[in-house]
Amino acid sequence: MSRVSSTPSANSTARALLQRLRDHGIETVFGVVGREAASILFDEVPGLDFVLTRHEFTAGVAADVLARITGKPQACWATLGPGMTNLSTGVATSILDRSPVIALAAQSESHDIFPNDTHQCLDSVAVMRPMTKYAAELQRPNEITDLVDSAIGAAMTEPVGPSFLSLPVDLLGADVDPSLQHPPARTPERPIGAVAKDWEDAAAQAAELLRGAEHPVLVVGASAIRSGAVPAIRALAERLRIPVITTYIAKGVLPHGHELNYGAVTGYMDGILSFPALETMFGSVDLILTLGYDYAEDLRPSMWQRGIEKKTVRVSPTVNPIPRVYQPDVDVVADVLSFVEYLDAASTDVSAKTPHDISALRDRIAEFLADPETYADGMRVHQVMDAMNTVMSESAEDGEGTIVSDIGFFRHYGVLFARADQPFGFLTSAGCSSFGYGIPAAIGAQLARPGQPTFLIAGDGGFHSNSADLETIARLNLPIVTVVVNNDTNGLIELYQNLGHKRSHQPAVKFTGVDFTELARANGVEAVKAASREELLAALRKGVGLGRPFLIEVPVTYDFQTGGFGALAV
Ligand code: TP9
Ligand code: MG
Repeated sequence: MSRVSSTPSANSTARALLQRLRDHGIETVFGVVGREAASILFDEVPGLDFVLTRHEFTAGVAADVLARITGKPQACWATLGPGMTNLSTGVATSILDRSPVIALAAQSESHDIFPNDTHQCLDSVAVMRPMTKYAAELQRPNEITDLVDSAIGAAMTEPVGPSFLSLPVDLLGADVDPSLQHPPARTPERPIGAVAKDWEDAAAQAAELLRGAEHPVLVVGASAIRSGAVPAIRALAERLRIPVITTYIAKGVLPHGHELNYGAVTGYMDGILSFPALETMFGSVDLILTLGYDYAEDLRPSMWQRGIEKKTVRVSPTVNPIPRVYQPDVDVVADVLSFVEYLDAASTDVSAKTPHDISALRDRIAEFLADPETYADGMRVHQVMDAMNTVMSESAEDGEGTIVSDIGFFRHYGVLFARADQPFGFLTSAGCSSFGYGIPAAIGAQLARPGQPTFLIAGDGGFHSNSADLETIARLNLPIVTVVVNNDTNGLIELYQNLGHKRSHQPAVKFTGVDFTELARANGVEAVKAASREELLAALRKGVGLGRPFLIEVPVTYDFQTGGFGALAV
């Protein structure tokens, strides 16, 4: 049975959809097309490209990262049924990691939507609604432009996140009324957030607390970056000498080597370093100003509740969604930039503070990174990170470069040790943390920052869960330098076995060896193995100079010491 009725016209719904996406500034649609190809061609609208991926999850994450870096909405596409469900983990990433992604999926013909009965037909809106800001199915062709506008508006409202449109294939091919008048596309320049009527009163209380504080810190989350507050935060921190601590994904608010950059927080840091890192970071702090605080970024209040009693100020463009877990002394529901500007003006007479001393933590980190040992059973991940940092600082212009991390135990080494010299200079998925994130995130990063080096660190488990998109990297000839840290194990899960049971159960975490260099070559990516610091440094330098994709496989071993992981509350 043919499901294709006629050749789509210049007034097709598909074309109107693509034109409206373009009008909202979208230039790329990532995805996999199915039988709706009969009704839509992605080259019909000038300035809009389609990037074919091997898996829809890749499409979702590439759009997520491109949106995160550009601050603009981005789009991904899937066919109906299994395409849509494959895309759903990308959508889950965008809701938990806060990215304005417009997720689009074809649907059965409008007269044939019997979810769970029609071929490939699922109730897509029902699947997507709980993890989107907005989800709708097109009912009438003439409404396509309105649906795109609604999807964009919802996606750009804090907490920013994905919107979903389900598009019956017959309607995609049908005509819209060309005489319909639409207002110009209005894409918010920045996310739109909640502002409490009394926010300035709350901000005045925050200024009072700052005045009296001896050792305040700024704890910065990603919505501070989204609000455009980074230069203002830096100026305030430098004038009043207030240290800046970030979540995983807000690294880079201050450049890596800045004296007031006290680093990012992960619940794994005490365990990795065998050192009371959280105590050192927060023990003597008496005031915590959380700028753009977002619980999804996995910096939990329990992590800062160390040492002396402290006051807390929550600044966020959302109403506190977790009042039981985070009970701030002052709650400022407002735009982060507006708050920082207010605080700056309200504290002109406040003299500079004395930053609390974290030199013991810095020494411990430096000691780790410099680890001179040659290990017969594989490099240690901190040595790998040190080599990546070295070559990144050699090859990137000041304030440039991106280190992307897939999900695994190594990711927490990245949070602790990776250079980030610009906001989103270190990319990982804090909220969703789906393994396999690395390749698509690196694709998004390299497309967003074409002139800058992109390094990807991934584990064997996560990388091979989504390695088919190596071919996408090769096809697009993206100069991404990938380091696969290979222990033939889902290492983070082995750590949890050890934490929970004091032993591991190998069948649940061990793989047979995969040769990642052969895998890379089979996909058109040049690759080498590196087993020591010297070999890795040489390979990274070669890779970064190539101007095309390159992969380095590094055998690694973790030393599982289970002490110090108390913050994980296993
Ligand atoms: N399934 C998905 C989609 N995502 C996650 N995060 C899991 C399962 C649970 N996590 S992090 C991880 C798992 C299975 C294993 C990572 O192993 P790796 O080889 O990529 O890294 P490493 O260094 O920990 O061995
Ligand atoms: Mg592994």
